[in-house]
Amino acid sequence: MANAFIQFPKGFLWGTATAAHQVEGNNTNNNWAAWEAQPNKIKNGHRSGIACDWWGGRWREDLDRAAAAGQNTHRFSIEWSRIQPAPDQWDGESVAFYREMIKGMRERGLKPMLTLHHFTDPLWIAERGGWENQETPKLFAAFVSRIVDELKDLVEDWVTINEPNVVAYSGYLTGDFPPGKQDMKAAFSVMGNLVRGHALAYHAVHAAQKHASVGLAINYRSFHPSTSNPLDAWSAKMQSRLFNDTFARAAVDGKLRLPFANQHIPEAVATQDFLGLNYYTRDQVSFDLTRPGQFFGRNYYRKDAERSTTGFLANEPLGFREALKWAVGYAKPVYITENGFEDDADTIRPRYLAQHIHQLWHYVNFNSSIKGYYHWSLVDNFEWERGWTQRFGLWGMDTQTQARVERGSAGLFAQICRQNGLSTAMLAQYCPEVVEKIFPD
Ligand code: IFM
Repeated sequence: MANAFIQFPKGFLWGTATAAHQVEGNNTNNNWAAWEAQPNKIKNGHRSGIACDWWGGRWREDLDRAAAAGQNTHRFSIEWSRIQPAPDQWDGESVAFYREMIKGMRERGLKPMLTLHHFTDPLWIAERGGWENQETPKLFAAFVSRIVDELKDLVEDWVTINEPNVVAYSGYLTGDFPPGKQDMKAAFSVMGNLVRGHALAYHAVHAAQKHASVGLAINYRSFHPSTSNPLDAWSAKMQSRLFNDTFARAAVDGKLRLPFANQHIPEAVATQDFLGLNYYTRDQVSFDLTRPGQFFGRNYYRKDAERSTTGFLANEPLGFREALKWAVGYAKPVYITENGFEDDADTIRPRYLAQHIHQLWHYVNFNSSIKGYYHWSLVDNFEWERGWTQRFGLWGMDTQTQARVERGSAGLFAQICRQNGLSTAMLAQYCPEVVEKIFPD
């Protein structure tokens, strides 16, 4: 067996990511709480409930674990509906809660990266039509302006909107997210408003904090033609353009490229100090005339690809390489703002983690603009329309007792963070089956 160690640059950020609605609990004033209360919206009728009880104070113990495990950063989000529960109300206690939590991160040596919008909207925004309403970008930016003023002494890295492509796709094309629509026209108008919201928020953050570093987090899905048939390649390319490129490109030149519905959004020009990349998996794409709504593509996972517990993801590290190539192409600093695998038994996650970190290292070596990696997630949390059926945590959680259970992957990630790299010894301990694959003799 080789005795190898691949090293990351000094100062590389290693951490985990979470989101307010998924970990806080008792979020009752947003569109997701309302969605969860409706029948058949969430798998098995699950509810976020008290989630991981961060609002009750358990953020302390989870962040203690993160810090003790060698992490030096944490990505999290704040809940707009708590801070601004109604258009003319500003909740000082919620702001105080977030200030205390962010101070807690800093005291533990975790550099905070704050996401201003992670899927949830206050009910009062949803009641006005959510992101279909042309006013929402301005209302969001007004919120951003005020909250950044309150937190700017504690935070410098800001994500405006998490996965705007997923917000539009799942909320307005598949209907799995609120408001549950399947309406292309609405989806396109929402995409325009999300770009406007991002752009106004970008300028608002910079107005409050000149040296801020602000970006979007894009969910990149690798679309891979399943054969050499040019029609497969065409469908894969078109899906990738719409899903992966639209927001990132609009934040460069203000052009939102949509099929027969281009929009020009001048305020979005050059509104990305960094690119946030969320990567999970890769699809195979076959041309299929019965699927006009998806650029005639039938998407599926490779037959021999390893699947996550519920079959939601396939372990495809080469898709990550492609995602990284795409991200560095924007010539901006890059953060891997999410990457992870739902695996309750933690049988595949250790090798998923090792294989993805190995791909990351290639690109970090070629291009030092990659600044950090956030694993999704620190602890099992509420997985949106999939409820509690999917377990992404380095630490597992019993929803009845709130007890945390350390998974093997947490130990592997801790070694990666502490040693700022990956070694054959780590693989031999946590996932010996991939030693030869990653470090061939
Ligand atoms: O849990 C989500 C997160 O909120 C956004 N990105 C994908 C994760 C896993 O499904």
